[in-house]
Amino acid sequence: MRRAVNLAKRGAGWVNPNPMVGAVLVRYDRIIGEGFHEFFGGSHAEVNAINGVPSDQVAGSTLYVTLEPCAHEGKTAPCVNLIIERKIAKVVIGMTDPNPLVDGKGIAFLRSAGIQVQVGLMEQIVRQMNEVFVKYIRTGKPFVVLKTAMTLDGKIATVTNASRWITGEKSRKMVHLLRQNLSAVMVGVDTVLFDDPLLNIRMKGTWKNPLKVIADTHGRIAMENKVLTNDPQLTIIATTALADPQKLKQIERAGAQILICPLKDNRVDLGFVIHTLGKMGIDSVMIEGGSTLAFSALKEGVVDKVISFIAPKILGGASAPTAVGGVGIDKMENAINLTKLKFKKVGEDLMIEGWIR
Ligand code: AOF
Ligand code: ZN
Repeated sequence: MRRAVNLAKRGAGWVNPNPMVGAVLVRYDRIIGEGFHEFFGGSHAEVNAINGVPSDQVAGSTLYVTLEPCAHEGKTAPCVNLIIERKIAKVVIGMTDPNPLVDGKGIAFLRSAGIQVQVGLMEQIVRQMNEVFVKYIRTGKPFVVLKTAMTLDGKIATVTNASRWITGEKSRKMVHLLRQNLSAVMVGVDTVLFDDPLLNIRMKGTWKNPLKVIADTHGRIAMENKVLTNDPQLTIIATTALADPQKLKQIERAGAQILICPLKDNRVDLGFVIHTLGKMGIDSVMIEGGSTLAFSALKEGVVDKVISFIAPKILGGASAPTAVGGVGIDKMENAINLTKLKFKKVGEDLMIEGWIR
C-alpha cells in the first residue's frame, strides 16, 4: 500500500479534479504489476497495474489499491469488471470512494463476486492525500489553501513594501510544487500591483500552470501586469459592478476572463468566487495573499487549510503589512483556530500546516 501511495502521488496536478490513485498487484509476496491514474481522462490505476501482466499470473493475485475500485461507467469501463474478469483473488483498499456514484458499490460488487476485500489499510494517509478530491466530490466546492510567507514577526513586506524575498529558495520552490498540485491560485489586486507576480510554475521539467484568479473589486489591475501579458487565457479577474466597464472590456480583449461578482462588505464576494470556480471544474485553490484577501477568505469561512512559511528574519515597523490584515477579529474567543498542526523545516524556514477547525 505504501508503494501504491507513492505511485498515486505521481499523478499530483495532472489528475484533478479526479483523485490520485495508485495500485500494486502482488503474487506470492512479489510485485508483478503496478500503475497509477496518470492524468484526467486517462485509464484508472487498476487498469494500468493489471494490463500487461500475463493472465495466469493475475489470476489468484492480490490487488492493493489506494481507492475503492469504481463500479460506474465513467470515461472508462468500471474497474471492478476487470478485477472480476481477470480472477483476482483479493483486493486491499486504502479508502472507500466518496464519489456518490461509487461509495461502497465497488466493494459490494467485488464481494458479491466472491472476491476477498479488506478496507482501510493506511487510511489516514490515503485520505489526506486525497483531501482535495474528498471535499470537491461531496460539496462541488474547491478545497482552499491559504498560503502565507512571513518573517518571524509576521511581516510580509517592509515598511516600504519591499517583499523580495521573505523566505528562502527552498520554500519558494515548495510553493511552486503546491501551485502544480492545485488547480488555481488566487491573489488580491494589491499584490498584483505591488509585486507584479507571474503566478506560474518555474521549475525544470513539464508542469501544468494553474488558473490565476485576481480579486479586483474596482478593476484596478494595470494592463502591463504580467498576469495579463503572460498566458492571459489562464487569468480570471473577479470583479464587481464598481469596476469601469471600458476597462473590463480592455482586459477581455487582452485575453483574460471577467467574472462579475456580487459585493460583500464592499468587496468581491469570495463565497461566490469559490462557488463559481467549483462549477467550472476547479477542485482546489491556493490563496497567496495579500493580507486583505487573506482576512476576507478566513472571515468568509472559505479556507480549509493554512500553509505558513516563517523565515528567521525580523522586520518590525508598525505600518509594515502582516500576513493577515483586514479589520481583524475583536475578541480572543473569536480567533480562527487551526488544528492537526504539522511542522517542517524547509531550508532555513519553518513550514507550518494546519487545518481550520
Ligand atoms: C478507480 N481508479 O484510478 C480512479 C478512480 O471520469 P472517470 O471515468 O475517470 O472516473 C472518475 C471517477 O472515478 C472519480 O470521480 C472517482 O470516483 C473514480 N476514480 N477510480 O477505480 C482510479 N481515478
Ligand atoms: Zn476505476
